[in-house]
Amino acid sequence: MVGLGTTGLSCAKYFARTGRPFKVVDSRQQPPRLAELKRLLPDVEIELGRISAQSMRQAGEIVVSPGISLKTPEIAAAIAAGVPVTGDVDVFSRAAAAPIIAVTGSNGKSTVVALLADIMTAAGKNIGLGGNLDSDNAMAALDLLAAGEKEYYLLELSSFQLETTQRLGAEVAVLLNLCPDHLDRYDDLQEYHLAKRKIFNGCKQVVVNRDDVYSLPPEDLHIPRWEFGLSAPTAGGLGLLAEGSERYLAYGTEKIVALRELKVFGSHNLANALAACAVALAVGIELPSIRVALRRFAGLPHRCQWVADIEGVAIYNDSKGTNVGATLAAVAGLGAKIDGGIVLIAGGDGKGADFRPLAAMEPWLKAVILIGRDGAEVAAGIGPHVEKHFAPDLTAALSAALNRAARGDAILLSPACASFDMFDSYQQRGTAFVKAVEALQ
Ligand code: UMA
Ligand code: ADP
Repeated sequence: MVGLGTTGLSCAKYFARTGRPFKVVDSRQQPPRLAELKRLLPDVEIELGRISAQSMRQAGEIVVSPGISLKTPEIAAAIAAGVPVTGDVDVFSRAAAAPIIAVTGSNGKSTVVALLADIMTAAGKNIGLGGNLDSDNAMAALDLLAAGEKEYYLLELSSFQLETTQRLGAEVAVLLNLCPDHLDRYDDLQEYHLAKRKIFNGCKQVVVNRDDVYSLPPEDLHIPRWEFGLSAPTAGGLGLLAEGSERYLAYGTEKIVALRELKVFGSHNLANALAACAVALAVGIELPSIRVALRRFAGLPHRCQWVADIEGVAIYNDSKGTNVGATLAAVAGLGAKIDGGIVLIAGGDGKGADFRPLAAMEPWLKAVILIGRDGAEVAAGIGPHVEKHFAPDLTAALSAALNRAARGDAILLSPACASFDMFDSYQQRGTAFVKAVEALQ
């Protein structure tokens, strides 16, 4: 087993429960869940500080945590020598007794899964919630198997988890959208897409985003298909319906809710809501439960989350905007909502991305404040016509942003980058930003 984070610990507990012998390996001297593993399973063999080629070659099977690339030389060599490789979601899918609902995509996974969880709970379903989703009520996939019987498992899945999953066999699978991300792990978009497409292996129904060709399942997959998109609904599909001055989320000709009843904003969140509705309908959930949850859902923290108004300037935390597509969606969504312009705070660990598509944000932007290791690359992508300023940390970035914003404008932290150059996680970055805002009030 390689990795002793959340996944590694869940695998260790599972293998111990099921009586399978294993050894834990982590390249770090102090992996995050070491103390917990030693407390729960004191006799387990642990190898720290490096991933030894010999341990990899001698393994009967290597269970790789998602944060570790299969291209890690010692692992790649073992794979080439014929050692089978797997991951926690693969192991989970072979053991799960209830149907799996699986959601992947470059952006919107957590939002769709959280909304779906609300919908299914409103419908009285007993669900196990987890996978990549990082929230208080979610668990690593294998931990779900020890959490009692469930009617459905609802999983957010990353490309890293799918990479090692052979045949998920989901009841419903959805690849929400695709934009370049994780290009520090993949050679190109195609390799990233191939990993994501493993979500369709063995699935029984599929939900498709008709606005994104990357969302399509393989052509030879002849199974029930539920479509969603931001245009008018196709027959039997989901979309947006206009009637007079009112617009609705709709299923065919049936209205679900009016857009003004939703608490979340931005076209991307309309797409997310439609995706969640489509999956819910696929598993037979009725519209009344869907409506209750849609009206209540206020979004997740760190995703286009309103923080405060300071002298007429609204401040938003979108720390989870960790790739170019996410930041484009956040800026367009907020830009359409406010009267003024946006002062964007962006930059961080760029994960090898091409930032040039960010030039499309220009009409919405008043200025950009850049932070982090790859701030200059982000700045170059945005192009020469937007005012730019570099800041050493988030507090300085906020004060520079406030200097440039006027009443009616908004300040948006949406970095288009991961946080790891300055913080432990996107949550820590978002929380630091919120604290910096609170310190001004
Ligand atoms: N690491 C090492 N050496 C090792 C093993 C890991 O340096 O030997 C490093 C990795 O490079 C990585 C970090 O440790 O930077 C964490 O890796 P991990 O595989 O141990 O991660 P877990 O703690 O098991 O958390 C993972 C997911 N994280 C990643 O895929 C990076 C969590 O998703 C997920 O909630 C959890 O499993 C349970 O399923 C978080 C995430 O950031 C939210 N996901 C990425 C994203 O959403 O973009 C993919
Ligand atoms: P994920 O779990 O895939 O990272 P989240 O639901 O956590 O997705 O949203 C992360 C960020 O991506 C949000 O903060 C927002 O900026 C952006 N986003 C959310 N949904 C979408 C979407 N459907 N299309 C494009 N960007 C989106």
